[in-house]
This record gives sequence, structure tokens and C-alpha cells, in this order.
Amino acid sequence: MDNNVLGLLKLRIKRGINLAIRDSNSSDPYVVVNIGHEQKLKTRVVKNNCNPEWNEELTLSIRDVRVPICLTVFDKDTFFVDDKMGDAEIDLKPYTQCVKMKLDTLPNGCAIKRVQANRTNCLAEESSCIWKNGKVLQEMILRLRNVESGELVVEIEWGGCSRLQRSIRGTNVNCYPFNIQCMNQTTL
Ligand SMILES: [Ca+2]
Ligand SMILES: [Ca+2]
Repeated sequence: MDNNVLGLLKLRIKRGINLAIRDSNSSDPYVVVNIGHEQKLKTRVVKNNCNPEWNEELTLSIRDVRVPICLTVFDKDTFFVDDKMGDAEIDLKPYTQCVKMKLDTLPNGCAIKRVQANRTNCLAEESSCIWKNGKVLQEMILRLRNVESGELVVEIEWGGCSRLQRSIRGTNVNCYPFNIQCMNQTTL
């Protein structure tokens, strides 16, 4: 791993909801994931389905948590350029703040942070960062922009040991002096 990489992020692209129609009655959707101009990954195409289940895990190298992850949905076409079906961004900042916390003593299934849907993010509804089996997970429903309809259900997970965590745990500096309490216990 090169020195500028903070760590690896697993991005699970689970499914699409009520995606736009870009053929005669349906679409053949796939998702393209970009971070800056450096990384570009794709899911497979699910044919003829506006509520596709991809359930794919993509691994991204994160160099700067301020750079959002961009997702763009396309309809695969055979004889024409693929049609756009909207786009959304994932803001990593609330999630990475949770990854930096010392959470080892929290009970499994604990919600660490809630992120509200607002005008500056693409969340369709409130999303929680959950402590589960020793990892921080955040599932989110993203409302697609620049399209008449469609949402994406995704989940992010920080992949193991990384500079992001070591930068806090190596020193004894508490960069995030939150009073961490369990906000709720979800049934997982
Ligand atoms: Ca089409
Ligand atoms: Ca098509």
C-alpha cells in the first residue's frame, strides 16, 4: 500500500429501489464508483430490473476522507451509449470520526452516531454508524440526483488496521473527546 493511503474501505452496493426506466419498460442497471479521478470501479449489470440486487463488495483505497465517493447509475445498452440513471455521493467524514474512536468496550449492535438527511448530503433518511462484531458499519439509503426517481442501498466498512486508526491509537491523544454512549441497541 502506498504511503498516502489511509486505509481500505469496503463499499457494499446492495440494491437499487425504484430506479428510472431507460429502455421501453425497464432498465439494465449497473453502478460506477469513482473517488476523484484515480479510482473507478463497477458493479455487474442486472438485466431488466429497476429494483436490482447487486450485493457486491468493492474495495476502495482512501487517501483523503474529505473527498466524497461518487456513485453513478447507468442503463446498459447494446447499440447505444449507456443511459444515465442518476448519481449520488457518500460523505465519509461522520463515519471516519466513528472509526477513530476507541469503542472496544461498547456492546454489540450499539448505534454510535446518527447522521441526519439534509440538503448537503444524499441521504434519503437518517443513517446510523453501528458497532457490530468489532467493526463500525454504516448502512445508508442514498437518493439519486439528476434523475426522476431512484435510491441506492449501500453499506461501508473500514477494512482492518490502517493509518487512520493508528494515528489515534499510537499516541494517547483523544482527538474525538466524545462521551460515547450507546444511543440504542438494534437487533442484529
Ligand atoms: Ca436504454
Ligand atoms: Ca438497456
